[in-house]
Order: sequence, then C-alpha cells, then structure tokens
Amino acid sequence: MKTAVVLMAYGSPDRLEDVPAYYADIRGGRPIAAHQLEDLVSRYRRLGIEQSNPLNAITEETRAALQTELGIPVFTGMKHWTPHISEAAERALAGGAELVVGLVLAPHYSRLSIDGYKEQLDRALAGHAALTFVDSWHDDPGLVSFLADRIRGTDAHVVFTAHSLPARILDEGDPYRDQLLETATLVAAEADVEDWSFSFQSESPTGEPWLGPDILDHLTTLEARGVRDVLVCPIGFVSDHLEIRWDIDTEACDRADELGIRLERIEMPNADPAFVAVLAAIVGRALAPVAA
Ligand code: FEC
Repeated sequence: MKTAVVLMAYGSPDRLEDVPAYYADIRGGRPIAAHQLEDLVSRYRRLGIEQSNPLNAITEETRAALQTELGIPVFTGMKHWTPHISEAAERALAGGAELVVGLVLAPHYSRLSIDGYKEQLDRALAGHAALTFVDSWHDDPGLVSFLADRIRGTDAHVVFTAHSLPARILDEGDPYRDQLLETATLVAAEADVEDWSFSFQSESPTGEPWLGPDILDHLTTLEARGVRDVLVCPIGFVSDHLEIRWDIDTEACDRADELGIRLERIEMPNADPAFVAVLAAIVGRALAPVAA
C-alpha cells in the first residue's frame, strides 16, 4: 500500500506582514482587539522576524530528515498557516498515497488542540486515502528518553511546562493535563531528578479562566520556597517558536531576573537526529498494524 506522512505543526507567519492574517486564522473569525494585534506584531518584531521566520526553516529541516529516515514521502501541513494541512493532504493524494499517517508536532492530546488538526486532515483526505492518526505520543519511550537526557545531572529545580488551555477542558474530561503530568513524571524518573514541578505557560487573554499555575506566578512561588536555580523543560513543545523564544526566553527570564533566580531552559528537540529517530519510530508503530 502506498503510504505517506502528513507532519503537522501549529504554523507561524513567514513575514511580519503576515501576522494579522495569521492571528485572524487562530481566532477563527472572532474579533481581535487592536492592542492585542499590536502586541503580537511587536513580539514577532522583537524576535527579529521581518522577512523570514527561522521556525519554518526548522520545521522543513525536520520534515526532510524524517522523510530520509522513513524512506516514504513526508508533507508538512500547518494548522494556522501555509502550507495548510489541506495542501499537505492534496500533495499526498497527488503522489498516489493510499494510506496517510497523521502526526502532530505536539505530543499531548486535547480536544481543543489535536482534534482541530485531525478534522482538517480528515476533511482534506475526504476518504480518498485511509488515515492512521496519532492522537498523542506523550508517553512514547523514545520521547521520554530524549527529554530525560536533556535534564539528567542538573542541580537546578526542573520546571516542566506546556501551553495552557481554558480550564473548562477539565469539566469535559479532557486528558490533556493528566498526559502532561504523566510525561513529566516519566521524564523525571528516567533522569533520576527528584526536585521538579510543573506549570503552564502562554495563556491567551480570551476572558475565561485558563489552567494554572502560570510559569510567571510559579517562579514567584519557587523563589519564596528558596529555589535559586531553575531549568525549564517545555514538554508541551518541540521547537524554537514564539512560545519558547518569547514566553520563556524573554518573559520568564525577565521575571526570574527580578526574583534573583538563574533560569535556563533545555535545548528544544527541533531537527535533532535523535528526535527525528523518535518521530520515525512513532510513525513505524502507527504503520505496524497495517503492515501485519
Ligand atoms: O511561533 C509561532 O509563530 C507559533 C507559536 C505557537 C505555538 C502554539 C501552540 C499551541 N497553542 C495552543 C492553544 C492556543 C489557544 C489560543 C492560542 C493563541 C495563540 C496565539 C499565538 C499562538 N497561539 Fe497557541 N501557539 C502558538 C502561537 N493558542 C500567536 C494568539 C496570540 C496570543 O494569544 O498570544 C487562544 C485562541 C483564541 O484566541 O481563541 C487555545 C496549544 C498549543 C500546543 C499544541 C500545538 O502546538 O498545537 C494547545 C507553537
């Protein structure tokens, strides 16, 4: 059976001038206050994104390396920017794919995040190819080992982080927070790290309560407990994007400075060959029942 992979990511604007259209896509037609758009534009500008965006180059590097590792076509599809998930699906179908593996570059399942990727891919394939979708890979042994290697031997207090989501997901029985805590527990155990905690990050001002504690408040709590060295391990993300380079490297670092805490973060997986091997093994396992 002819197989292809659609590798999906959140998406990031290619140029500064794309930010309004990108933000409109994220908001899905709901209104955007002018000051919120200005704030977002200024965050991208301060990261030096004017005419090109290094994150999109990292995603392409990851895609190409995964394709080489697997020996089957891999197409990038973005949830909120180009190439869209629908374009990736069209390319897979045009190449004759009869079976598509859908893998999101975000390891934890939430109906609010992962279902959006799945719906876009399902709709675009429209039954012209079978779909094997990886819902979550938060407890994948390769991922756990990869992250454990990043924190092993540290003397700092490790703070695992992930994107916050509206708190109502807990009433809906969403497994997102449990999966995050499971990843953190597995990684800490494998690295033999006992001094750790978990916090959320990157909450959006949507007017409803989001899951906490937020990392900025959490740093204050840690300082009061006497913690002076923190290593941030953002388990909810795999690349150097805005949520890492702004929310952690800028905002959280500034807060840590104010509090007299030394804050470092792990190097993100990006296109590290060991991480690409983790992704390849996940695709291999998704294909195993089909190959059998
Ligand atoms: O570097 C980049 O250009 C893109 C970085 C980026 C990633 C990312 C990942 C996740 N998000 C998740 C949930 C939400 C919800 C809202 C929301 C809003 C934004 C905005 C930007 C943004 N997110 Fe994001 N997210 C990234 C970027 N995100 C920019 C809009 C401005 C702002 O609030 O700062 C609220 C939507 C709304 O307003 O209704 C909800 C989740 C993830 C992790 C899973 C994944 O990667 O899909 C969950 C990377």
